[in-house]
Amino acid sequence: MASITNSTNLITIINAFPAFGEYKGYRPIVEGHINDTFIVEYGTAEGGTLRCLLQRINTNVFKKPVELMENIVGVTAFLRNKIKENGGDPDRETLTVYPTKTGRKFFVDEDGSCWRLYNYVEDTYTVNEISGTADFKAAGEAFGGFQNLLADYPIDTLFETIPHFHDTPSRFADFEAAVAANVSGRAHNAQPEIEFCRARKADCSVVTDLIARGEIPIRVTHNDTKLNNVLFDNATRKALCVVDLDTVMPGSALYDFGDSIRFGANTAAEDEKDLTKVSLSLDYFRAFVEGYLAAAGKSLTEKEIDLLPFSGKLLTLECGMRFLGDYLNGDTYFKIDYPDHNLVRARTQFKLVEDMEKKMDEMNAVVDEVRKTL
Ligand code: GN1
Ligand code: MG
Repeated sequence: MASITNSTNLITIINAFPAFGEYKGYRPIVEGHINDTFIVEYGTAEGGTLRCLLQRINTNVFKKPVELMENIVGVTAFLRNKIKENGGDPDRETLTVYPTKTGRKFFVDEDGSCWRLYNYVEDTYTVNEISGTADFKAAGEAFGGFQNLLADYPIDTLFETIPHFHDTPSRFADFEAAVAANVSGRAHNAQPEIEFCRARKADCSVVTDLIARGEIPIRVTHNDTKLNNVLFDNATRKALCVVDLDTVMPGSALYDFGDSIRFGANTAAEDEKDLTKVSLSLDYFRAFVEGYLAAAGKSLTEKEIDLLPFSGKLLTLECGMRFLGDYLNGDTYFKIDYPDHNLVRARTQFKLVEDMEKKMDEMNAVVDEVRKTL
C-alpha cells in the first residue's frame, strides 16, 4: 500500500488536478472506516482560502473505481439539476467531482491508488452522536429527500459497484465462512456472538425474499446512511448535504432507513464498550421516522413503510455480522483503533438488536402513528 504520509507523493497527486489558486498545503482528516481523506488548501486571488477534499479510494473495498466514479458523477450531476430546479444552492447541497487536468474522473498514481477531488462544503459540521431529536429528524429529512430526488434517476445506468452489499443472506454466508476459516484464531473469544447471529438466520432473508418476489421495489439508494454522512449547516443548524456516495447503487429504501436507525437511534456510539449504555431510543426513532417519511413518504409503498421498524433491526444485525466476520478474518476490512475493536463494535450492534427486539411493538406503533399524518 502506498505511503499516504509521503508528502512528495501527495504533491504529485494534488498537481494532477487543476489548481484552484496558490497551493497552500494539505492535512489529513480522520473520518470513515474505509477511505483516506485530506483537505487541500489554495489561496484565492481575493485573499481568501479555497478548500478541496482529496480522497484515496480504498480499492481493496471498492474494486471497481471506474464504475464507482461513473455512479457518483452521474448522481451528483442529476442532484445538481434537481437542486437548481428547486431553488436550492447546488454548490452546497450536493458534492461536485472535480476532474483531473486531463479530464478524468479520478487520478491513478504510480502505485495504482485511485484519487478523486471534491469540493469542500464550507461552514458545515457533522454529528457523530445525537444530542437531541432535532438533528436526527433533520437527518431523516436529508436521507428521505435524497431518496425522493433520485426517484426518477435512470436506475439502469447505475453500476452495482459492490455486488450483494446489503444482501443479508449473503452477509450471513460470509460470516459463517469466517467462523469456519477462523483465520485469526479468535473464534473462541466470540462464541456467544456467533450463536447470537445463528439464532437470527431466518431474519436475514426477509427483505431479500420480498425483493425476489417483486413485493418491494429496487430504488436508487445511498446504502451507507450513517448520521455522520450528512453535513449540517453552521448557520441554520439544518441538514444541508448528503455525502459519502461510494455505495450509491440499486438497493432497497429499507437499507437506507435501517442503517440510519442502527447508527443514529443508538443511545451510545457504534463502538461503545459499556453495553449498559447501548439501547434504541424510541424518541430518536420517532424523530427519524417523522423526518424520513415527510421527505420520502410519498415515494414509498405501504409494504416498505410496514417494514421500516424491522429494517432497523435487520441492518443492525447485518452490520454486527460484518464486524464480527472481520474480527474473525483478522481485521482486513474495517479500519481499527485497537485489536478487539471489531469485536467491540459487533457486541454493540447485537446489544442494540436485542433492545430493538424488545421494543419492536413500540417501534411499529410509532410508524403507524406517523404514517397517518402523511
Ligand atoms: C463503513 O467507513 P464508512 O463510514 O463509510 C461501511 C459501511 C458500514 C460502516 C459501519 C463501503 O462505512 O457499510 O455500515 O462502515 N462502508 C463500506 O460503521 O463497507
Ligand atoms: Mg462509506
